[in-house]
Amino acid sequence: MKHAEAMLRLEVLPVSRLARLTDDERAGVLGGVCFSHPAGLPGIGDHPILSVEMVPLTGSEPVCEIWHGNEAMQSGQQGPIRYRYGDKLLFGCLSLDEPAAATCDDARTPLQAATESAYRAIFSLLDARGYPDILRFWNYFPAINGESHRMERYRQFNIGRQDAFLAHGRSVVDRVPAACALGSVAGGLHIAFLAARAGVVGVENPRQVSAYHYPSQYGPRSPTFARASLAKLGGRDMLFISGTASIVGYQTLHEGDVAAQTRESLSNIAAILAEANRLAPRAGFRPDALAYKVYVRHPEHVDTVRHEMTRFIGGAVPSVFLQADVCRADLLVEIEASGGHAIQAGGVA
Ligand code: 3EB
Repeated sequence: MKHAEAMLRLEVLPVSRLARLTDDERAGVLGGVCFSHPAGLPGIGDHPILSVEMVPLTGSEPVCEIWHGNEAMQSGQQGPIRYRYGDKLLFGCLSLDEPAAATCDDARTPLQAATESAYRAIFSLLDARGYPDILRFWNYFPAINGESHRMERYRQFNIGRQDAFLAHGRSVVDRVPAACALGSVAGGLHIAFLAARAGVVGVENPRQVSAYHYPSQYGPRSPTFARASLAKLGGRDMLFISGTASIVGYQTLHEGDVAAQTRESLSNIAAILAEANRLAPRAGFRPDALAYKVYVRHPEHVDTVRHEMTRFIGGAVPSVFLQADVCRADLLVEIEASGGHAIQAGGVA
């Protein structure tokens, strides 16, 4: 198969295949994220490959999502961020430990402080390099539903993230990137991101209150993300759908019913697709032409989730299933997807 013409291509492959990429293939890698438990994965050269401690439910092997580009690319490092970029796209990642103790004059929790400094570092890099439009953030940190300093850790993360957006003069409503935030088994705060020079627009879901308008019962600061982002790259419309769960309006539905939560999440994805197709009428995004990543709280639910997805999509499609805690304690599953770029399942279905 020839893929060289694709501006962006997602390849899902077992980690053992990473080491066997040819030099040409390596040169075309923009970056990626690998999921394994326990931690400890081989990198490839100085490429930004994020290693997240999470249990893959798809097969026995750790799995990687690798983004390939078609431009001439260079790698760089700035502070904690490893990144790689071509003329149009930049992929980066970083892992930060939560400071053991915040300093005395710091009212921030350690996770909040780590999140704020991570996002400030990312925005500084993107400002300096000239890739201000972010397509996607992937956020992973342990004990996302755990509590410390009398606040759920996901809510602490939301404060740090929003403060960094504000510090860099970025909007925290409307023009915000697509994202996800999931609980990993262990490790620090891990963030990967994909940014472009221009032309990224946010997509919202008419069935859901925008996350950046969630009421304060879900935390003192609303989460800063869009339901999806849409961009025209290399003449093609690309769509990045954020982590999507069983939320209608702003409330969780179907508590304790993983099949119904999966169907509701998929109805939300269908609504986002309709909205994206309205905004980009020639794109023709379809459920059976997306790549999915599915986070399941309880491993024993994976078959039920897979069954509902197959019904919705009308066949098997490239999907990665991972065990992860979702950012509300009552959510059992979260599904993200992307499309418009080339998709290749390299030995993982
Ligand atoms: C939700 O819809 C579920 O904080 O970046 C989904 C996607 C969720 C992204 C984030 C959170 C985030 O609120 C949780």
